[in-house]
Amino acid sequence: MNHLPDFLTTARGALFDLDGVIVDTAKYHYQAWKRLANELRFDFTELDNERLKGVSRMRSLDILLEIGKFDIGEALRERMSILKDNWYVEYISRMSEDEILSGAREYIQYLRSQGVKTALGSASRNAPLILEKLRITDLFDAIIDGNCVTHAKPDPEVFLRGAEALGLPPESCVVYEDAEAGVEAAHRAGMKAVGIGTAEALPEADFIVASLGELLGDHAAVL
Ligand code: B16
Ligand code: MG
Repeated sequence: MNHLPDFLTTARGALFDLDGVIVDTAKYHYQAWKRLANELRFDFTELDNERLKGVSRMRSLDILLEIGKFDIGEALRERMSILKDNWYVEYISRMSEDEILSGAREYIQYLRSQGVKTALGSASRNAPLILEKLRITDLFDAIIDGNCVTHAKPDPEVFLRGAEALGLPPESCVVYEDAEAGVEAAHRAGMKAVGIGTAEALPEADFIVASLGELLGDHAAVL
């Protein structure tokens, strides 16, 4: 792999998205959304599920209902989101700590050993439970998740609040994201974004790796 860009080696803060960067909870979201779609008597494919990555819970529900051509009132919409969330929580409650993605724990630990401050910047309201299941809550100096932000990505709020909680100016923080909306949120916050995935999926990212473990290899080489 090429040398790491300067913005990555000089960053004082690291802000991590959760789903798709640290753990693949998208598969559990998919199971729960599919279950809801099937209850409503329509199919929901893995390809459809791609549209929900990084998107807020209620926006995800709207996309799902649009696919099934359902037009429902606010009260029912609320009940459906609760139903889906109960199923999702049931699935993630069975998660074990070895479901953490390759190199994620080690990379975050490495950054912390170098004095870099770390924060979570996730849209998920279930982030605290997921971190607890993976036993990595204490790897973050701050946790900003769907419980404390008002505007979903691509709004920069989650990352601006992350930088603020770390006591750092936005431009000294780097964001790690797997979704286009998250990369856009990072840029709107004045931060560089490392894309976790492919250049095709994340054309706007400032640097691309397949996983956080890939960065660890490079950091180790730099040392
Ligand atoms: P919840 P991230 C996002 O997590 C997921 O990618 C997205 O699919 C989900 O709808 C959203 O969290 C809300 O999750 O229903 O648990 O509150 O990628 O921002 O870490
Ligand atoms: Mg994500």
